[in-house]
Amino acid sequence: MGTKILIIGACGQIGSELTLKLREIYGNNNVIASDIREGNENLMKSGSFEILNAMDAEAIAKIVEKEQINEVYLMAAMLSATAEKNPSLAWDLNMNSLFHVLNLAKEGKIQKIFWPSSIAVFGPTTPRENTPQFTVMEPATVYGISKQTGERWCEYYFNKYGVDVRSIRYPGLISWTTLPGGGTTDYAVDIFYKAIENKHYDCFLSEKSALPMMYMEDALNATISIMQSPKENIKIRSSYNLGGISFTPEEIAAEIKKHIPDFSIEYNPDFRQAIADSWPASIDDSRAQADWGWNHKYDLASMTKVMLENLSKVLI
Ligand code: AKB
Repeated sequence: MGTKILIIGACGQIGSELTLKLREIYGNNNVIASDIREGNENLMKSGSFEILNAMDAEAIAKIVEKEQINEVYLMAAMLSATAEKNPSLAWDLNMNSLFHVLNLAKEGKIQKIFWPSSIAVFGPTTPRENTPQFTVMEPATVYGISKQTGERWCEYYFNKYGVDVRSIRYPGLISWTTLPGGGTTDYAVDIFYKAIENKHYDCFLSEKSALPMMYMEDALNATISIMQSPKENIKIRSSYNLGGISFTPEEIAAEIKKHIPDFSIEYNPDFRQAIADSWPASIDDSRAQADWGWNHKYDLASMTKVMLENLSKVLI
């Protein structure tokens, strides 16, 4: 039987682009998109779509059976900033959805899972620069606690039941097609919109807050690459560190200014500053490079150029 994929949370920032990319690779009919609400036109028109609540185990199982799904990408999650305001819903969504999918694999109903983790698994006691794959992990956010717990369960299900679950610790992701929702790294997307629309950005993080970031195309390539790698190459079953670019709000603003000279920025840190302060500034992803050949393509300059070029066409 060929690959038949279900994407849960297909309409979010990653899901909406991942769905189109997977449809290009595996064929429109072999990639079923699902989410709690409908997504953009490209996604809705290019293949099947199901309304699905990621917390509803029975509904997930039904679609898996009806569509003869063998791989699930579980992209539904509540991100860091929103999760701080809704701790118990964030826990329920982020944990229950994972259990439902892990259990389907344990029962032999699906063969492979992709589940995203995040740099949020690290905390204030983690070494901040070039954060190692294996290190102190004491997350200080609701989202980070759920992702760290999820990683433990993924590894447990692999060791105990042989579940083929693969995971990446995404940094902040930057894209121009779909907005992120409720994260701490969202400023690095919003800044492009405001630069084009108002030539000014009011930043909710301080100028020196360095965080690991990545252009979406690199993140999609990493996701597809880890899923297509031979099983024996995936030696880490919690989640892989994934580095990309690391920059501060001040540095991205300077890069934007090269294209929009009258762009200005102001810094008014809010509650998200404490979240950013608890996360790494840069990531060591040598294990992902060694195990499944990961490498990123975009740096700050090339990412800024693509973002401004594409968003200018959409916004003006
Ligand atoms: C967030 O800011 O919450 C996310 C993440 C780093 O996982 N973008």
